Amino acid sequence: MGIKHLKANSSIEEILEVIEQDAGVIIDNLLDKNQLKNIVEDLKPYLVKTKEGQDDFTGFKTKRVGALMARSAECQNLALNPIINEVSKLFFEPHSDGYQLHFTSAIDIAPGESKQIPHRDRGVWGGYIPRKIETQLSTVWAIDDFTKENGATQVVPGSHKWDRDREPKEDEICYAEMKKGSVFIYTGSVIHGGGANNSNKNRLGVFLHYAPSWLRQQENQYLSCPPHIAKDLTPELRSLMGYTKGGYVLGFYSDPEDKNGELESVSPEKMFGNFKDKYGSINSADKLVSDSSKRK
Ligand SMILES: O=C(O)CCC(=O)C(=O)O
Ligand SMILES: [Fe+2]
Repeated sequence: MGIKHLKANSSIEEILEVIEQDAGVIIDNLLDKNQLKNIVEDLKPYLVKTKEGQDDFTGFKTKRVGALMARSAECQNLALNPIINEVSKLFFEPHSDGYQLHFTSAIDIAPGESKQIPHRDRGVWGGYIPRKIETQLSTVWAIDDFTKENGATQVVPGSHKWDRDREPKEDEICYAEMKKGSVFIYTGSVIHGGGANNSNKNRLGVFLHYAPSWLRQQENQYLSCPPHIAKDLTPELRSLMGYTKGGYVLGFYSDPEDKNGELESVSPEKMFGNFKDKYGSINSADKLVSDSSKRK
């Protein structure tokens, strides 16, 4: 047993097949050196300031940085990665008209950290297994090489189909070992957790999670990336974050100040207006990052 590795040019069907079977799959080498460098640079100022976790679950030697859509232009690109979005679309399609970004978190595990408590991420919504439908698809982008020694995510392939109370035996636990620039995809029902870091270097991963567009998101995107920042993002990314309707009448809003003088529900695009005209080029992600550093 182990976690299957697929190449970047694997078909979406093949990726989905492994996800259905094991609830976890690695796609090797999707990011280039430049992208990895950008992510490290984007995240560094936040990682330096962030405090370690404060309990067994979040880890006493592990740092977590959220709001990645507001903080990192390169993480925005990861969120919109075409392979991941094609997989997400088909993964959620049987149960939802659409999907959205559920939460974002850079997780940096320092040397000396112990194993995280194994868990199923879907626990965040309460309720539980047996799964009727999968409500989460997650990606872990390896920014450092992930090894068993430095805290590669522990995973129990196939545990998304287990009875609720079955506990994994030691030999059923695998590790999402992968080269930096690779991505590990897993679902909300699979047992997993951060690994112990017994090396002398940190292990950094960017976690981007997706969920059906009708579910409450774990990370409140409208507060983590409020309209004054979101206005500079692409419509595609804003839509992924939930600045859009999730169905015909799902997630509509009314402008409380009636700025358009219409006293009716308006679409987010109407609220933001033609942002290209207002805010210049689409490529305003760099501006976003520099603006957000100015705010500090
Ligand atoms: O850091 C990891 O590898 C896993 C973290 C995780 O599963 C979590 O915090 O929910
Ligand atoms: Fe988790």
